[in-house]
Amino acid sequence: MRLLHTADWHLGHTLHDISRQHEHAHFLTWLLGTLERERVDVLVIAGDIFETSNPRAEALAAWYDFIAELRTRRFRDLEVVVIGGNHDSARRLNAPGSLYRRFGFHVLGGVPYTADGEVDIDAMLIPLRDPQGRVAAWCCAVPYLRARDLPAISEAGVDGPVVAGVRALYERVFGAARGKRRPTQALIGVGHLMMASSALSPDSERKIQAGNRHAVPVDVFPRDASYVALGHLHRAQAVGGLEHIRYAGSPIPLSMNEAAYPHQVVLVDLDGADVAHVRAVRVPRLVDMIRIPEAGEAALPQVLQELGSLPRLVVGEEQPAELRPFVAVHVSIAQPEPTLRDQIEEAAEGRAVRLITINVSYTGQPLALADAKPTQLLDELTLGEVFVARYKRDYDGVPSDELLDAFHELVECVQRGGAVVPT
Ligand SMILES: [Mn+2]
Repeated sequence: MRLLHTADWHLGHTLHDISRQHEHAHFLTWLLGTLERERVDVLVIAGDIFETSNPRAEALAAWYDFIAELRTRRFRDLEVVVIGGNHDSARRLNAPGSLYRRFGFHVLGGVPYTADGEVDIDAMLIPLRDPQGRVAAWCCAVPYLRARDLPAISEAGVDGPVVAGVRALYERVFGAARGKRRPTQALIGVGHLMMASSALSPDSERKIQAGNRHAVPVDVFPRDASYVALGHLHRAQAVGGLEHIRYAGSPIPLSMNEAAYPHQVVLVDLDGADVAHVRAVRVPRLVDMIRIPEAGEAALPQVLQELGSLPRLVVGEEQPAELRPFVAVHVSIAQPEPTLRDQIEEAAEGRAVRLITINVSYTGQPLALADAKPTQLLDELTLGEVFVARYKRDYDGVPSDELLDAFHELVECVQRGGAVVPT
């Protein structure tokens, strides 16, 4: 039985207000092709289908189009397991439940409850059938856990109550699976959570999770788990050195900081209860992300020169705007550059790119004003001295006479209580 594991799509994501719709459409088309080409039996999506709890219409349309495509003839026997992540609204993801059931998909937007208000353990147990219709695996599909989903543990011990609650819940689900499973059937875990000893991406993962503030140790998953398909971290990785417990990673980079590493899905071949083979398949990138300079910061002339050497927009045979690479600039300056933004935007204009951020760093002495003059109280300094100290913090050298004159003119004007009028 072959399983394809993916997660953290974040449909509806925008990068500095620019839609990622085309990149997502490109990924979903590629994924359908991969499911067919690789003869996949089970598709697992481990949470964060959407970027927000209230997805844009275009994101919902992409999701519905995708799941409708999964019930065409070419995917007749495909098993589909989906859990909600912390970005997803459980209720919104569950809303088309009658359609999912009709299609035979297993979608758990949030932890399911019985009519009595108890966590419905059995509803998180999913038998997975091979193309011959035999149950080849049991899947423990646990959506992102919110505080109210966790059992209260009185003797939490070193774990603390949150981790102890997560551990207890997984134990109940895996325990129930063991009650149904035969030895030749695989045991698959699915979760959306933050594991200890994993590598983070700086921007995108919300580090403080409401019900899951603590990173969860890898031993919450039992030794007899054949494979655990995780979502939440955007960098693909095995957890704690265990090759069968993995984050699939996001299929597209969701920030500039995620551009440098490969984006992928994972193919897992099961032989009875054992994993025979795990293989990452890279998702081709539709839109490049360019950092100028490649690492660190550069002075303005170098930044302008690098921008100027980017490919030009060709009039007449223009590349569609949505395919142009994203560019982030990291510039360091030693003097005030009032026209910095204009100069950079001008250099980027006419180039076949989309400039999304300009990050500025200053080459001055990055000391706080109080630290720079440790023996003097602020009261003892003149306004002019404070201004010069503040200037030196960001820039090299001292302010020009022109700038000092302008500053004193402003001070005088403010002290007179008059309006500031440029002369
Ligand atoms: Mn997440």
